[in-house]
Amino acid sequence: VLVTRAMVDEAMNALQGHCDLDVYTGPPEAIGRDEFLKRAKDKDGLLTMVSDRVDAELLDAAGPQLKIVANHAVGYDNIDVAECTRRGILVANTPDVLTEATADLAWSLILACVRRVAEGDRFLRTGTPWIWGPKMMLGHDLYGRTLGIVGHGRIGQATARRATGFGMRVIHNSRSGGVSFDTLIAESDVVSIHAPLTPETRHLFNANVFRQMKPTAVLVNTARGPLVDEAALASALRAGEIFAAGLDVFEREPEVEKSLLDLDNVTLLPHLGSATAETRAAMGLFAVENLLNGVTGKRPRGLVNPEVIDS
Ligand code: 8YV
Repeated sequence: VLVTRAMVDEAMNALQGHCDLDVYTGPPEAIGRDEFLKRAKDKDGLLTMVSDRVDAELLDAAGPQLKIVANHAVGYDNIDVAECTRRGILVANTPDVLTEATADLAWSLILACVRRVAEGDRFLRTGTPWIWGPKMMLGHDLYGRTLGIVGHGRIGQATARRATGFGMRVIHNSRSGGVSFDTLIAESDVVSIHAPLTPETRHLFNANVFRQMKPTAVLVNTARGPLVDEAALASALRAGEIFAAGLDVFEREPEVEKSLLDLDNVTLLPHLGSATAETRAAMGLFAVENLLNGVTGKRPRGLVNPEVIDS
């Protein structure tokens, strides 16, 4: 099996002794496309990360022996699942185990944005002379205000649950219900994105949407970068159409839209949603379990395309 990036020790240890291992350890840290195409050849299983694109070209390069693509993530927009299904290849993900950690990170960004946490830290580190004043670096209250959750799956619901402690009203919009998207963006003081990336959700947040949001509103994205038009977001932040934004994911990851970098009202994190020691151990073990079950003909717990087995 090919593991495209070394995981935490717990997960790497769980793989030992069960299969012939090909682990890409860099440099660079992420496997390049050519290397991925080359190393996938003749593998029974691939353990992949969100930055590894699994499409028809990669599946051709891997060859007919491939039985499973086990993604080290809950999201699997990097994988052409329909193409895998057509070829009888299992696809698995790691849901549930990262729900709470990702919801915590969404709240880290919400609080950082409404109370200007990163901006304040930068302000002191750059040695700006200051004297405390009643009008200094004012943010906004959360208490009594409205949190809008876009995408009401596991992580969206976990993020919503935390709002009770902050005394917020919560509304949501998803494929299966809640308020309309237009109502959500017009009424929310904080909008947190938890929808999957699909052709329908690409640039769901665009210039037109930012104009309809409150000028005091905060937008947080811990889902997938391309849900937000980053250039339009930078313009909206600069024009004061919304108050602040917190981004953990980017349109062209790992690249960050240049026009965001000079803005003080945006907080940026390098895709840390599930980055706790405990959660990464659980994700790694889950991905390994999926991989080993897939290569040995058992049904993986995180199976995304059950049609492959059911048919
Ligand atoms: C991971 C994620 O950091 O699970 C996901 O979909 O985006 C994050 O939890 C990343 O996918 C690791 O491969």
